[in-house]
Amino acid sequence: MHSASGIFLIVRHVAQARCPEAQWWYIDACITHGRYVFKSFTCIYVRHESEASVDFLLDVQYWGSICPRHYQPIKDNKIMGQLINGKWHTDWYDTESTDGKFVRTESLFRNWVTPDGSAGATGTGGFHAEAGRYHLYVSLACPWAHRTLIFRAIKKLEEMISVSVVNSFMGDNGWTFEPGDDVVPDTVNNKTCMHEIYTLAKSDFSGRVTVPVLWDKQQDTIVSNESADIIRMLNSAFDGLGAETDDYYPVSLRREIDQINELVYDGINNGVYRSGFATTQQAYENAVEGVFDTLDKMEVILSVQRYLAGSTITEADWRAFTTLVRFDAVYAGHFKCNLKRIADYPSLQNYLQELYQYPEIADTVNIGNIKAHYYGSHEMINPTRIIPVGPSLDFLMPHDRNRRFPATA
Ligand SMILES: N[C@@H](CCC(=O)N[C@@H](CS)C(=O)NCC(=O)O)C(=O)O
Repeated sequence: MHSASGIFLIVRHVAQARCPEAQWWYIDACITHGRYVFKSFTCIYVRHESEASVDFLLDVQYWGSICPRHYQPIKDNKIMGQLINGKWHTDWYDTESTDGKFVRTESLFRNWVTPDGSAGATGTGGFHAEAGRYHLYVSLACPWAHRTLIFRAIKKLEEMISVSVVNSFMGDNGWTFEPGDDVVPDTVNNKTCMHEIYTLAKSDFSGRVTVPVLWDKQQDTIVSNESADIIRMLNSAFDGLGAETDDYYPVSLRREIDQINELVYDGINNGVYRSGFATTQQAYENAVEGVFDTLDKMEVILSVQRYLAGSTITEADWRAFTTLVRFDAVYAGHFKCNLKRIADYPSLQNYLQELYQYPEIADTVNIGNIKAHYYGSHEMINPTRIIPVGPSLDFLMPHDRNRRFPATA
C-alpha cells in the first residue's frame, strides 16, 4: 500500500485479541514529512487525523517518518483508559517516567456527606445526609470499592444507599455495566460506561475513571471517588437517620488507626499494586520486599492483640481485610507477591477468618468475580486471560481469636 507521497506504513489493528475485526490498516494521514527510516517491528499508538478522538493500538511492521504529533511510543500491548478533557482514551498507567514504578493518582472528587450538609474535611458543602439520596458505584473485584460495600453493610445502610455493580471485565472502555455475572446496572443515570458518570459530573474531566464513586442523585454529581473518605462518611454521617451506630473511627483510637492505615496502605493495599504493575525488575522487587515486610509486621501485631489498632475492631481492620482476602487468590499469583501466602501466617490467617465471619461480611466477598477481573482484564500481565482454578480457600474455618484475646470489658 502506498500513500500519495510514496512513504508508506503497513499496520495491523490489534486493539484486543478478542476484537472480531482484526485487520490491516493503512494510516496515510499520519505520514507527513521527513526522512524515511526503516524499522522492522514496533508498537505505536496512532491517532488518525480524521478521527481525532480515536486511538488505535497498532502493530507496525514498517514505518516511515511519522509526524511526532500523531504518535506516541508505548511499552507494550496495554489497554486501559482514562479521560482527557472529557474524552475517553485507552492508555495504560505510565510507568516510563517513574523507572517502572506504578504511582497511583490522587482521587479528584473529595466532597463529604455530613449530617447537616456543612463542608467536610475537603471539598465543598451541600451534601446533606438523607436516606435515598446517594448511590454507590462499585466493582466487587476492587479492594477500594469493597471497603465501601463493607461499610454500607456493617452500618446497615442498604436501604438508604443504593448500589450499581460494574462488570468484572475492565477492557477498552474501562469499567462498564455491560451485562455479565454480578452486574447491577446503572438505574440512576442509565449509563453503560463508568466514564460517562464522570463526564456527567464534570464534562471536561481529566483523569483516571476509578471506582468506588459516591453519587448524589439530588445534585446529579459525584460527591467523592475516594474510598478512604467514603467509609468515614458512611461510618458516621447517617447515624442520626437510623444507621447502626457502631463507630469504626472512634476519637480515642484515631492516632493508632491513622498510623496503622499508613503502614497498611503503603505496604499492602497499594504495595501489591506496585508489585503487580511494576514494569522493571527492580521496581517489582522493591515493591514485593515492602509487601512482605508489612505482612511480617502485621503478623507480629496480630499475635499480641486481637485487632490492628488494639482490642477493638476499627476501620483499620476493614481497610486491611480487603487486601488480605484477595491475597492468596490473586496477589500471590497474578501480582507475583509470592514469598508467602496469608495461609502461611498463623495470626494473619486466623484474623482473616475472624473478619470474614463478622456479620454481613461474607456476602460482600466474591472471589470468583475478583479472580475473573484481575486475571481477565490485565492483558499485559496475563495475555491468555486464563483464570486459575485454585487456590482452595476456606474462610469459614473456625478461628480462635476470641479465645486467644477474650473481651476485657
Ligand atoms: N484512591 C482510590 C483508588 C480507587 C482505584 O484505584 N480503583 C481501581 C479499581 S481497584 C480503578 O477503578 N482503577 C481504574 C483505573 O485506574 O483506570 C480509592 O481508594 O477510592
